[in-house]
Amino acid sequence: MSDTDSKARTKTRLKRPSMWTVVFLNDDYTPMSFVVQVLITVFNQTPSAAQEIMMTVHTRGVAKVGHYTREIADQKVYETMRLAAIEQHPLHVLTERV
Ligand code: TYC
Repeated sequence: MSDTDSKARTKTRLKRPSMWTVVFLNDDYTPMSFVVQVLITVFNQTPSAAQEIMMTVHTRGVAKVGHYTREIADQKVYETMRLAAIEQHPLHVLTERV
């Protein structure tokens, strides 16, 4: 079989990476300003979008913040939890498969 024979080649099928949503959860203690700051610095939100997302979490209990590949979502969750731990805030965020 020559290399140009289609039967000799294995087809490479690339799947789109699955996406993950990062979700913020409300609590009674984490300061609103801290949540807004994290949304701006870690999630690249504008100050007004960050304020709106924070208020959605505060009033409804949860809000989706963005869709990312697994590695990026995990990194953002890790960074958020690290910043919250430094300040001793009980903020909690999680990922959900889209
Ligand atoms: N509920 C908090 C407060 O009143 C604010 C808050 C918003 C906490 C969003 C967590 O993910 C959160 N200080």
